[in-house]
Amino acid sequence: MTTTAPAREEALSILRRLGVGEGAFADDGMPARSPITGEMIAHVRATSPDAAKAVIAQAHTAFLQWRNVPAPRRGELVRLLGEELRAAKDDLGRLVTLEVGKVVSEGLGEVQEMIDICDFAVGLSRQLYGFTIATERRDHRMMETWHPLGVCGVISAFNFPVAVWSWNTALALVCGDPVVWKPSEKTPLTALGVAAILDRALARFGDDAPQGLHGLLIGARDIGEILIDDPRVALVSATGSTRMGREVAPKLAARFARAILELGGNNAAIVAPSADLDLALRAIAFSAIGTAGQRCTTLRRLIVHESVYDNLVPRLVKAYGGVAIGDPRAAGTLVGPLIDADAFDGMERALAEATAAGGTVHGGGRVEGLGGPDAFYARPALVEMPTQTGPMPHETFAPILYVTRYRDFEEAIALHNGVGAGLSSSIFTLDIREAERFVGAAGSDCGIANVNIGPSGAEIGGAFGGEKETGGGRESGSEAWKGYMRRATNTVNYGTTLPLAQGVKFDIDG
Ligand code: UN1
Repeated sequence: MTTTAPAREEALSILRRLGVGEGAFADDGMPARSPITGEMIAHVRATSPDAAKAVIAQAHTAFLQWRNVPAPRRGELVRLLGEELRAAKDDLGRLVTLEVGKVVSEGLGEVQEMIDICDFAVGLSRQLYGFTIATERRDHRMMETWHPLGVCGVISAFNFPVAVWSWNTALALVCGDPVVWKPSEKTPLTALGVAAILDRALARFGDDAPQGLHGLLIGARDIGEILIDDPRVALVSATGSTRMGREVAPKLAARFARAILELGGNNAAIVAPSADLDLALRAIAFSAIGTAGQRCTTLRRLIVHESVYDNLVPRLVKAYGGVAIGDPRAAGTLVGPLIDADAFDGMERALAEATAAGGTVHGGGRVEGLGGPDAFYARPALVEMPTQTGPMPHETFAPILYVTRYRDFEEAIALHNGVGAGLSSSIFTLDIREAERFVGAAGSDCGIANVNIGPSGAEIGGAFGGEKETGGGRESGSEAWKGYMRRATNTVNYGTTLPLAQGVKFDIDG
């Protein structure tokens, strides 16, 4: 265990280095704290509702210009953003650590994820391909063209305060769409840092980037609602809880806006009889304990075959007992603080419910004496459950891993899929049949299904998102870009007659 040094001065000097001006702060603004110490770092000037509407209006005006800038040229802006992020990686990564409490390598890793998606998007800016389609009509050509969609709203969560913005923004910009961003009210500082970094890229880019191509809305839920309700916002990409998604999705549907929803996860891993248990143990520990259990992709349920349960679970309990909890800035720390008191209370409640449902709790509880009264360091908890009951079917955004036994493969799949969320999943097995069944149509019902790695820590090349109560959205790699563009089907007649499709005759004298 370590003691914690103040975070405030360091955070403020990073913000200054990143180019965030004094105007970003105001005495009556939104409080920004560090979970490492619980101390107040700054008050960030909030965006008024009128100002938010003006930002959206300006973004819409920007759209009318940006959509005409050739896509590879738009890619150049994202290339510059990637360069600026490389230059600022240490500072921004550290700021993520200070504002969210991630250990240093994870703060830096999040910025690396931003750089990676920029590189991906730059290549994509020359690959916004549409199909040419065989037509049934002579001397005709049919093709698909992808066009910019409109203003994209991004609503992001505290736990990946900068990477999720970049997944959306890097793609949106090359696709021809301005972005208006409402970060979590828990992480306004990293948002200010990112906006300043993008401003540097914009300044280098030159005149064909219109004013208002990127807007930042600092505020709480009411400001997010303005983004959701404004008809000029064509797409809203929102990351957060399933409860939030249930409110956002109908509003977007009512005005036929596009939604990319990345909501709750309740990710599981199956440990089969043939599993490499040494490898599984390390993967489970990273996925369940890493980021203090505060990833959407965190491993929350472990479904272990009865033949390996008594070998694996005591080893896991031992590993849990030895994990280094403390100041995320200190070398060797693996688990930093929870984001705030609410997160800790939620963890305590879930553990009490698990005990009431017949679970045996290992670990859990607050680590006293770390970071002061407003900092919440929790011991990760491993909970042996008699079956998938109590709080186990529901996501608690904290380091709790529920463990239960299974007897046959079908039972494991049923347990695995027997929850509302459908984000990420994995199986540990050396049996090729089990592995293939798990990733097959009747296997995991999640958007991400892995073999012999944990459910978290995805790289940007694959589309990211999940099914069921996770909301169905896809961000980041693969073909996620199509969500940020509109598709037009074009049929061109280069002949002198007018054959009609489906053999329809419509002869008229003229
Ligand atoms: C999230 O928690 O919202 O796959 C994103 C992962 C990270 C992204 C998590 N690359 O764990």
